[in-house]
Amino acid sequence: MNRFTLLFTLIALLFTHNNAISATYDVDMLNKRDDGEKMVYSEDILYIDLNDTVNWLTTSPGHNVEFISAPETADLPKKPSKVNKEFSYTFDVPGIYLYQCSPHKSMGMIALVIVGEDLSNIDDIASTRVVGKSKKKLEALLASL
Ligand SMILES: [Cu+2]
Repeated sequence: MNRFTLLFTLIALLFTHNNAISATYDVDMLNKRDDGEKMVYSEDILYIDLNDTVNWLTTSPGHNVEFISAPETADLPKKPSKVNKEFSYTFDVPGIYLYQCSPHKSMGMIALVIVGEDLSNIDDIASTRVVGKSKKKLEALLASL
C-alpha cells in the first residue's frame, strides 16, 4: 500500500464512520402550531434514517405519544408514553410508524415517522383505526406521500 492509497483508505473510513453516526430529531407536542393547527405535533410527517432517534418535547402541556401502527418487527413500547413527559424512541426497523396523542386522538393529533424511505407497510397504516378528525387527517397524510 503506498502513501496515497493509505490516505485514500483513511478518508474513506472516516467518511463511512461519519455516515454511521445516527441523528436525533426533536418533535414538539403543541397546543397550537405556527400554521394555526391546534392539538398537533410540530411534524406531521418526519422522514428519518434507520437508527435515528426522535425526542418528543413537552413544549405544550397535556400530550403524549402512543404508537398505533408500525412495521411488524418493530419493538415498540408496550404502553403509551406518560402525558407531560418527554419521550424518546430510536427507530431500528424501516417503515412507516403511525402515532397519536392519547388525550387528543379524536382531535386529529396524529403523525407519521417514515424510516429509511420505506413505505412497504402503507396498507397496514391506511387500515389502522383512528378516530374523529384523525380519519381525514390520516387520509390526507397518506395521500401526500
Ligand atoms: Cu395531545
